[in-house]
Amino acid sequence: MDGLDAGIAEVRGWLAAARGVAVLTGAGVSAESRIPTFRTSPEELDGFVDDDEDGGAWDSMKALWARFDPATLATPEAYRRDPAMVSRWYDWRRVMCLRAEPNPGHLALAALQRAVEGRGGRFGLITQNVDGLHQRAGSTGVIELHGSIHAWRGIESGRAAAFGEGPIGEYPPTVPGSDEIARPGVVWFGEMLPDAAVRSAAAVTDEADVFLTIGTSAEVYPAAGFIGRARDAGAKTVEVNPEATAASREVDVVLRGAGGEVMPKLVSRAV
Ligand code: BV8
Repeated sequence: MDGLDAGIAEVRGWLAAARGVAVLTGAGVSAESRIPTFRTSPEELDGFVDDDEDGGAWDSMKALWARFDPATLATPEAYRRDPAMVSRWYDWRRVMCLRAEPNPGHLALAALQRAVEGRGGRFGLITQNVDGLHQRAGSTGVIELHGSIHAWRGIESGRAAAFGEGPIGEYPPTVPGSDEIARPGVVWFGEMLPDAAVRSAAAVTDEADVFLTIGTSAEVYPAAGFIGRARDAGAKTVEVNPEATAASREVDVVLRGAGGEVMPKLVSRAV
């Protein structure tokens, strides 16, 4: 049995005995659903979205990705500076998320929740992702620390603005029935995280016997801080990631592999 298999066997034992399980996910769990992460390079982008699907929007967005570090677009300043460009970028991502499908990693996490809760345990899924794929995979009570790319709202009134499955087509978009500019319901860099989400994340973390961190570089705070919080609360901590991260040295076990490959092995024959 190689190191990864041995690690999976050990963590499976922990999960089977756990009363409380908490999970923190990042963009890496959606990479296998062909949604680029913030670290996906422009060269890698071609593998993520087919050109013809986007009828040319793809090229302009790819140029945007090449020209700007996504983190510099994910700010209130960028939206104030160029609402048309930034809202087009978010709408392109929104449509990409709608077209994406949950992958085996998402599905395994939903199965893990059913297994833990089915035996009376407590389960919490904390995500940094804004794509909604955990919910579409069947996870419930998902804690969206960074909001949702599907929940646009008026920049003054906060009124919800619902858009269809295709590109909005007007940038910046307005709240339907009004001329109020709408913004994506995500948390930008420099913005506070939703209080309720942070409190829920802290609660499930403090109750966890096992804390899994999957597909995150563990570099964005305060989200990444939940890994150390879990460890300090006495949880066994596990990282699932094909690459080393800022948290690799602080967790108990590193499962060096893709979420879509490792998670089904962790959860097969429901723990
Ligand atoms: C805030 C929504 C108060 C938008 C995002 C200390 C404390 C508090 C704040 C800070 C602090 N230090 C710095 C800050 C400020 C800042 C921050 O953390 N900056 C970083 C760059 C250092 N934090 C904030 O501004 C937060 N607000 O704290 O308010 C405040 C304000 C100002 C100053 C102080 C305090 C708000 C942060 C939220 C930003 N919004 N998303 C959008 O999506 O457009 S963040 C966004 O980027 C994502 O949500 C995600 O969180 C982050 C990217 O991180 P990851 O998800 O980890 O993805 P990444 O691309 O980095 O890595 C992918 C990983 O997947 C890799 O490890 C890769 O190996 C792995 N992978 C790849 N394939 C697979 C895989 N894993 C598994 N399987 C695979 N197949």
